[in-house]
Amino acid sequence: MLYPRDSESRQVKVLDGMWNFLLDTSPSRDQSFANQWWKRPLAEWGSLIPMAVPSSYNDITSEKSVRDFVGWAWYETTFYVPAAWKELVVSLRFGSAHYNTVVWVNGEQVMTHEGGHLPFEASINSAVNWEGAANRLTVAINNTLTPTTLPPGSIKWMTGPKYPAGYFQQNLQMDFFNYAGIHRHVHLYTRPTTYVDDINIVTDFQGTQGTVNYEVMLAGTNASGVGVKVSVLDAGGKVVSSGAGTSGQLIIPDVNLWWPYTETTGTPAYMYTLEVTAGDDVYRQPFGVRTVKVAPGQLMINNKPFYCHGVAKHEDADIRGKGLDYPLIARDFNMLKWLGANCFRTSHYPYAEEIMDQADQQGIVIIDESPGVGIRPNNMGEANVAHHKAVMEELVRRDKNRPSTVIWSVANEPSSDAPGAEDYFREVINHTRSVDPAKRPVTFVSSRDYNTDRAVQYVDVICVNRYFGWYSDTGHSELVELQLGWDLEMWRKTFPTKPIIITEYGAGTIPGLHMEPAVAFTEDYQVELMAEYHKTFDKYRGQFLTGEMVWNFADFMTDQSAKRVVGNKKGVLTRQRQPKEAAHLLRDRYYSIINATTTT
Ligand code: E9O
Repeated sequence: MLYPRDSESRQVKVLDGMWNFLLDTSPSRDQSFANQWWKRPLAEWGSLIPMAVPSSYNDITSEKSVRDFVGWAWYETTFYVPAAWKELVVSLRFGSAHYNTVVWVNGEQVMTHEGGHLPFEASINSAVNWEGAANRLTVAINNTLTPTTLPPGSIKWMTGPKYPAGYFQQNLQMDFFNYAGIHRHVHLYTRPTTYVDDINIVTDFQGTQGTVNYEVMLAGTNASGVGVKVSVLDAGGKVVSSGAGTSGQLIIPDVNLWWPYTETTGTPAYMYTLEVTAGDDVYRQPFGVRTVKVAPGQLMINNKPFYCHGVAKHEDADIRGKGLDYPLIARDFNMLKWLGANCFRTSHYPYAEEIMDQADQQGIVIIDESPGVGIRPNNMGEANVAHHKAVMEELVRRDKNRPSTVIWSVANEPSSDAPGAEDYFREVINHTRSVDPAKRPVTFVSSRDYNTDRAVQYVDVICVNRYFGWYSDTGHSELVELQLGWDLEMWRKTFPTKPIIITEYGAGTIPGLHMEPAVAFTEDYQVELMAEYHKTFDKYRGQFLTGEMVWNFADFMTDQSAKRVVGNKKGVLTRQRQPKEAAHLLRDRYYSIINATTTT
């Protein structure tokens, strides 16, 4: 789905701001639907809470009942449309809303969407008021996770004398807080009645010449009747190639390839624009020219082996939870570069398009992960596969033209040793490959073993999470070299040609806590443990080990549990994005890798 971009043929309004907000706290959580809250202003159903959009609603108020709410949350705002828009296609687009969403305009339902991390939109021409009166936009969002949602979860009804009647809790199968609400921008935008609906761009190069294979999908009243013109603009806006027709190949002489910013070859993160004109519509799609291939034991970017030294992240911060926040995005990319990180995984769901744009523009490589986290054997049924495939289609459709995205990850730490995992992951992985026009490598992230995992056989790149010296043999950092070395050797033996990335390793660390000798949860232990992993990484780096990613970039919020001290503390940065001691270790390491590559 194309991002709503301003152009001479398209107007874009952002509906962000303070919206009205109300929770359906009825015991059944469905009074709001029984009473059809969308039919009248929300104020008639209860006392409104002013709510920031975009944001998670959980940490905005001081109410436990809001933070821990499970069920339907209601949002409302108003907007106007210029009369001239009547001749255009007027669409309403949500960057994301977590999890199930129903949207009404002036009491008329205009769309529903299932899934918390991807955009959805609908044209609202038939519902808007063209007479100059305000339009009431009502949105209901249900954050309940069930065995068939992605991520899956379950509702546990607590019965017996220890609980009040009708008491339930949301069970999560993931280690992060189930933040909910309108998490990203809400756009209102126009297109001409015949418009560019989608674009595929697949790039390649031979010597100094770049090739751009493009396909333009049109929609609207006269989709087969309008002519299409395309031009490639360089970073300075100069036309370097042009053509006509809904598909074809464009040649860029003296091409500037897109490289990760840590590579010394060429210009880092060089971006071109494909300018598409179709009838009255003009759309400008950014892209980079680069190739991604898997060779025996290597991940190749532009035919050069790429070693990923990076982090796994979360969309997570104080107050806003998972809400889009530009200062936070800017700070995170600054700290990624401060660390010398050249890649990250969007653990454990697709991140905001505005974050992905920065990865494209700043030359950070992305493992683009779906919300498939915590899939257990009871989440591997037919309905699950079908939904998971649909989510992968949405993700690929959104991110397929991004040079930063080099690998799709369909899941994190599923029960990939379960009998059902074999069929499930073959199906989801093959489907993902088939819908990506650029045929990027596909993976999932395993926490199982080389001899028990039934799904790794289908991936292009093996990704494993390892916690030697933390979840096993806690405190015994002296075992890491032996255990990790053996583990890597066994994976290598079992899958001799597949490259391997360690996508998680780390230790929980309370900032400011020190002990000599080190013990678990001190800054000293995080440093000591990571240093042991690094020794082993160095032994295999550049052979079949093609990447390392620390868990995690920053501390993040989780559900409450006896194992979590106000969230997961495995960040090398605090939740406020300030370094722990281990961040300096990582920075020294990543810069020494960068400098070594530069001099060879
Ligand atoms: C997934 C991530 O979301 N990986 C977890 C991270 C963690 O810190 C979590 O935040 O807990 C670790 C998975 C642990 C695997 C346990 C293996 C136990 C071996 C005895």
